[in-house]
Amino acid sequence: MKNPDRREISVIVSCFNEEDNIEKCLRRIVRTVPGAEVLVIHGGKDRTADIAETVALEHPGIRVIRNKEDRGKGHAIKVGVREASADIMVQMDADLQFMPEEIPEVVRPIRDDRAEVSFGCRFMKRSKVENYRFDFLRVLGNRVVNGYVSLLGRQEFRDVTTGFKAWTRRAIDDIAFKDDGFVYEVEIALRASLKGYGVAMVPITYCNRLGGFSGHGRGWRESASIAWTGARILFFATMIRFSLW
Ligand SMILES: Nc1nc2c(ncn2[C@@H]2O[C@H](COP(=O)(O)OP(=O)(O)OP(=O)(O)O)[C@@H](O)[C@H]2O)c(=O)[nH]1
Ligand SMILES: [Mg+2]
Repeated sequence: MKNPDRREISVIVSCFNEEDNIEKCLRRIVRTVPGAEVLVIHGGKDRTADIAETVALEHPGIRVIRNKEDRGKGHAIKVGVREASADIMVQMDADLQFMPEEIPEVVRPIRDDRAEVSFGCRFMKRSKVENYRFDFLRVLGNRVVNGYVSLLGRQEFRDVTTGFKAWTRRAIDDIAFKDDGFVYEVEIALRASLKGYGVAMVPITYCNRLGGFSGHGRGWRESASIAWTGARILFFATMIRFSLW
């Protein structure tokens, strides 16, 4: 018999000091998918988890996990996948660069049985970009990474590093990504493709971070972290393609 408490979608929200954004983010998620389980995985030291717990008092579908041993975004998503109870999971950044209102669009290809992994893409013709702050390193990095992963995966990827994706329990358990940092995003794309899972690309709306600071750091640290992440992505993508990792 179907467990009556079982929720249809689990939304995993990884956070690193997002006290400026988390409440708005959670309220918008709950308004869009009221029946969802929402897992907040906080790895920082600010009031994000306290704020999320206050919102959870009103919405029992929200669960807050203080990720004490947090080792990066990939690690937080791993914890989310482990804890999620639904068969369909959505990964959504907490900083409101992506629109919680578009969760149904990103999940649709999975619901329609057209794919088991779905990417909300910023760089498609029908994607909408609002208030975009041009950042040479990120734009160049995304182009190189998308091109390279498409080549290795023999399928066109439009936005591998997007913070808005969905997948099925079956696919994510089989993909079993390893990286604890930002490389996990490329692992999902490439391993899904090499394992033959249907992958969907959905154009979405994207804007700048509304508050708080990048998990990549600030100033020169942000640029250095982005460059280092790009280099790691290219290295590990090659390793995955040749089954060396
Ligand atoms: N738990 C956890 N979450 C993280 C970590 N790093 C980033 N996040 C969260 O993952 C999401 C994406 O990280 P961002 O810092 O927004 O990365 P970004 O989008 O490339 O950078 P910006 O454009 O500056 O926002 C956000 O919700 C972050 O709070 C981390 O080390 N641990
Ligand atoms: Mg962000």
